[in-house]
Amino acid sequence: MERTFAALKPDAIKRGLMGKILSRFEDKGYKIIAMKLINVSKDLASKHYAEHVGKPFYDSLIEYITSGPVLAMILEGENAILGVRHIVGKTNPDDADVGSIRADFCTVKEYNAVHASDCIESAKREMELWFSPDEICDNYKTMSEIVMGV
Ligand code: 3AN
Repeated sequence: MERTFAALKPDAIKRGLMGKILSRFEDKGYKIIAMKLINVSKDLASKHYAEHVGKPFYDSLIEYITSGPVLAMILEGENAILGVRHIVGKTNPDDADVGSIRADFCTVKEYNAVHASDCIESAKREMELWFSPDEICDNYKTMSEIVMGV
């Protein structure tokens, strides 16, 4: 079992895509164990995107992620880090596989609707950055877990 961090970015919220995008994660079978809708501060944004400091798109990236609410979440499931990245699709929607969120809902890489951690280290860092331990609700079983007697 793996945990990963994902966030629906301001363009997804403003376009009313929360339900559609969440249903893709739920339909796949990932368990949502933490979630919050937040206005991202400059401080949180710069920590989250620390690896992009100095890149030409950095300032606009910070401006964009702080431009409206973000729906942050932790998803749990088998190979969740890779699996969620696959559902989300490549950074540039033109390169993303048809059927992925970015291919199906987005047209430009600057507004690509979703963030998802790209490796174990990023997932750990981002989960700790965005959530405190008391915000994690891992004390419930999904219906499939109940039915399977897990
Ligand atoms: P991903 O979100 O696919 O992991 P990253 O981490 O390389 O992509 O980039 C973080 C975000 O920065 C992207 N989601 C995208 O919004 C933006 N970004 C990445 N590369 C570019 C670029 N060349 N031009 C403009 N924005 C970019």
